[in-house]
Amino acid sequence: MSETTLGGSAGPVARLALETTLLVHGVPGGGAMALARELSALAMAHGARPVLMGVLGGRVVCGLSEAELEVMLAQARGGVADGVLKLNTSSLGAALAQGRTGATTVSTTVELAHGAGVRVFATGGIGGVHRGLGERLDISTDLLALSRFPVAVVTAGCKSILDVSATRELLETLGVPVIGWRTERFPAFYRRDGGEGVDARFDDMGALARYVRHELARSGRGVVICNPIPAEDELREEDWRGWLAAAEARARRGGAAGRGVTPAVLAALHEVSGGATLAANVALVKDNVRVGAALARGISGV
Ligand code: PSU
Ligand code: MN
Repeated sequence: MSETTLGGSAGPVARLALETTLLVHGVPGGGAMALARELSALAMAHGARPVLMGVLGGRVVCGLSEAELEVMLAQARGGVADGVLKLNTSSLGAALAQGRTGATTVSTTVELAHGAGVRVFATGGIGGVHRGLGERLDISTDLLALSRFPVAVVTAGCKSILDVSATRELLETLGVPVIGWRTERFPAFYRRDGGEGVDARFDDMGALARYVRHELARSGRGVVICNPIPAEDELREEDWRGWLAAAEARARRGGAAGRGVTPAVLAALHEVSGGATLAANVALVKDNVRVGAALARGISGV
């Protein structure tokens, strides 16, 4: 990593997109910069240049420097009136027009990655169909963005706080291929098996890279690459169920709604689990970056 940019400007040509929402709105306390550095180093070690996406003062930055990420984190910490926006497909354009600063979600990261010619993106878990917290319809635009932008998203399935079956079903409706990397099961973030299947399984990185390269070009749509959380980091079902019930109750009492739901439930989970869910979250993101970098390198034929 160079002194100024996360990933540097020289180095391998394979590029791996990374999002800022999971750093800015998903990692409590002061851990976000350290995690960003770790993810960047991992991407480089596995042959890809990391491209951290963000919007700073109305400007799209494809490849944030450490200093730029620090500006974003300071603004998020500083209680600045409106803080750092959580940008999805619908709010991105207005943020650009009004000179705002925002973190990119899966939906805006795939949109910006596609614009920048980056074909692989590693995240933690994609958004999906919410379980009815707040008793209103809430479906992440991540799913729509996946059907619109030809980018491969390496993810530990969808977040376990969601309705996993409905999310899997909606991906199918949207025609988004759900591919298992060394698994036949659709994972759910903290769990290796979310109770649903995948469209196809790949065990060989060369074969996966050839498929993804052709599929993106052929369909003009995205592909979900499911990489389950490493077995040693998986949470126990009974622990996780109890924590989720407590976290949902806490988020509901706190009045979380709309874009605030995912960050509020994740933050509450990290608290009620005594940090166990955060440790699992970090472990799965790191593993997705390893697999994403290898895929990016495979696709570029480097
Ligand atoms: N993965 C994580 N932590 C996160 C997210 C993903 O490990 O915080 C973010 C992603 O940016 C994803 C967003 O796009 O959560 C989904 O939010 P919503 O449900 O409001 O669409
Ligand atoms: Mn939502």
